[in-house]
Amino acid sequence: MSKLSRRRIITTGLGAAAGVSGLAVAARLANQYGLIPPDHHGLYGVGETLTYASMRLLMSQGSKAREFDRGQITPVPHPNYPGGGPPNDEAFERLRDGRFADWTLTIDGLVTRPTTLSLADLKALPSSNQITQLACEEGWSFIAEWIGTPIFRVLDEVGVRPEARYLVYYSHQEPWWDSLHLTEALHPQTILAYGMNGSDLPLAHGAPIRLRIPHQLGYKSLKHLNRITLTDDLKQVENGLGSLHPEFGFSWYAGI
Ligand SMILES: Nc1nc2c(c(=O)[nH]1)N[C@H]1C(S)=C(S)[C@@H](COP(=O)(O)O)O[C@H]1N2
Ligand SMILES: [Mo]
Repeated sequence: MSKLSRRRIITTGLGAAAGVSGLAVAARLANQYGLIPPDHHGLYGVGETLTYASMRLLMSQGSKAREFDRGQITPVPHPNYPGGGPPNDEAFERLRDGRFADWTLTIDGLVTRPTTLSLADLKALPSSNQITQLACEEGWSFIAEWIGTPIFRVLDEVGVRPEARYLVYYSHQEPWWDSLHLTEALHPQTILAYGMNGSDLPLAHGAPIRLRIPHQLGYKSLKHLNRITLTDDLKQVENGLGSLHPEFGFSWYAGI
């Protein structure tokens, strides 16, 4: 049986199980295929699990988030810091004053060659542009053009160990951290953005590097990234919920 049709059967099976034999069966099926998000809450979480499962399967088939024309770019984009403002600690200000020449992005965990990249190293890898929408869970959104390095390019450089399943990412701005299933991290529209609307990424939008993942809500697109680590088990990382957000009532999986 081809991979594609097997996936179709799994998705259809999940939906049918939810409708016909009850949610518990759907949950068991999802679990069997590794489609349960790390912050699920038993039966209450099944709706989310199904959304997550169908998105995972769609993304693995290459579905793309909508891209826009240059004329649709929002003239004045809105920077959002629920915690206040951009980082203002001494270390950050020193890096900023040096135009981020000394900024580093560490990549470790389940990779074959743990690496630390400078901004220049990252820019030397093949880049990709996207004009996409950043949608905040608060209800507003804006469209911008981002340029950056697709994560799959970076992972090609460092080599992914076969047991890796999730990509965890950290901001210089503590306590922000988050994670993605590797399927989503490897999607061509998931990029490490260092430019926005034709300039370097502005400070308030995440300089010098932010994640852009147009398939999920804005809060997954962490700003001021400084570390990426690959793991096989999110339960072993930080709070065990895959992200800071579930502690505040936001789901780990924020697909749109
Ligand atoms: N480090 C860090 N990353 C962050 C945030 C933040 O406050 N700090 N806010 C998040 C939220 S809630 C949203 S909606 C987007 C907003 O991106 P913008 O500032 O470019 O509009 O960034 C996300 N990434
Ligand atoms: Mo947000």
